[in-house]
Amino acid sequence: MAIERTFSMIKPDATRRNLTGAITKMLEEGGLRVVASKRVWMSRREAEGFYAVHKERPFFGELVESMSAGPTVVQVLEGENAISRNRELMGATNPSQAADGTIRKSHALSIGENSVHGSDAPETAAQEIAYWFSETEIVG
Ligand code: DAT
Ligand code: MG
Repeated sequence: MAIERTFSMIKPDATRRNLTGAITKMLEEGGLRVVASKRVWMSRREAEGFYAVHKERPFFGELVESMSAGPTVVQVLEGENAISRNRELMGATNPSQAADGTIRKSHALSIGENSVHGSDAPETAAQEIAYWFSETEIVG
């Protein structure tokens, strides 16, 4: 198995409910290591850029609104198969379909306010890490 890095965000619905530590603990106990982390309140423009792949989707306006509605914690996670491991720990996009024990099953409020983001492939992980972090901010 390969050691990988992935990009993760603890979304505003979760920071608002003081769940940064609880969610980070689930990631760490799931075998991932936080090698970069910072709290950011993203602008609408930053949210639009980050989620540009979804700009034609009907929920895009709502997504940009909710992501810029409060502070977010952006993180780089490292570990074996970190990209797929993080997706497993997160659970399905819609929390009503997420497996027991996943972050979204435990904490998400709805499909729109689903507490966490995680990259879905090596290419998006690299892009998303570079969108929020410089190399010197990542300390493995
Ligand atoms: P994921 O975050 O699991 O990778 P995605 O990439 O399909 O899911 O969508 C990105 C985010 O957009 C998702 O976390 C929440 C929001 N979203 C997706 N589908 C939605 C819907 N049907 N209604 C409202 N928000 C939605
Ligand atoms: Mg996605």
